[in-house]
Amino acid sequence: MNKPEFTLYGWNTPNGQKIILALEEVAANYQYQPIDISQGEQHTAAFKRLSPDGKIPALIHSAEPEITLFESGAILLYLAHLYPAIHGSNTLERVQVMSWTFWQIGQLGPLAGQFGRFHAITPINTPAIHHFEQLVWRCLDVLENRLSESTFLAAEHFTVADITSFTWVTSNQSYLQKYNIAWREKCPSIVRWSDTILEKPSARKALGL
Ligand SMILES: N[C@@H](CCC(=O)N[C@@H](CS)C(=O)NCC(=O)O)C(=O)O
Repeated sequence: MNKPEFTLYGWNTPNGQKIILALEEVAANYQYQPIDISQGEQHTAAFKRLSPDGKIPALIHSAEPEITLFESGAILLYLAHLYPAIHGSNTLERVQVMSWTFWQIGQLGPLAGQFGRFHAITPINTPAIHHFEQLVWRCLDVLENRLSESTFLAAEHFTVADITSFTWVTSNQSYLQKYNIAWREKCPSIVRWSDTILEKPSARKALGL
């Protein structure tokens, strides 16, 4: 087998799963290097040379020159640039890809992350949990409205913009699943979108299904 073109440094969390999904979707030749964040492997000097904030995922592309990326949104937009099949097919769609990708990185990801964090720490801070739960629902409303008028988030076909939000909503490792946010009962368009993506072998592999 040829030397893998990509090395993905990841872990089994929604941000790590995003990049597996993208690489599988385009049938890229990649190897997976687990970084066990439960054991603190993200804090080593060697890993921080790849990802300065000590967070997965990071990606090396064995190109000339070699390219190293951190931040899942940057990695996904880079892969979209390399593989047009998971990008928008014209300028209007490509700017939508950027907008929805940045939206997940700036809104859904951090807000769902804080929602999960406040569930997991003691002493229980009920106002904080309610605060972030409301903000998660606000994000779900944004997704639901968009998906009630568009097959996928950025275009009528699947792009990296869908990948960013999909794992955060659907994965068993998502805080929305762990802490019982009942989006399946309340958001029919998100259900339609999520179930469509779940049919993809790339998505099933990324989510370990
Ligand atoms: N904005 C970053 C967030 C990355 C992130 O939060 N990764 C988590 C796992 S999902 C992590 O590495 N956590 C370990 C830590 O914070 O020490 C991205 O989208 O890549």
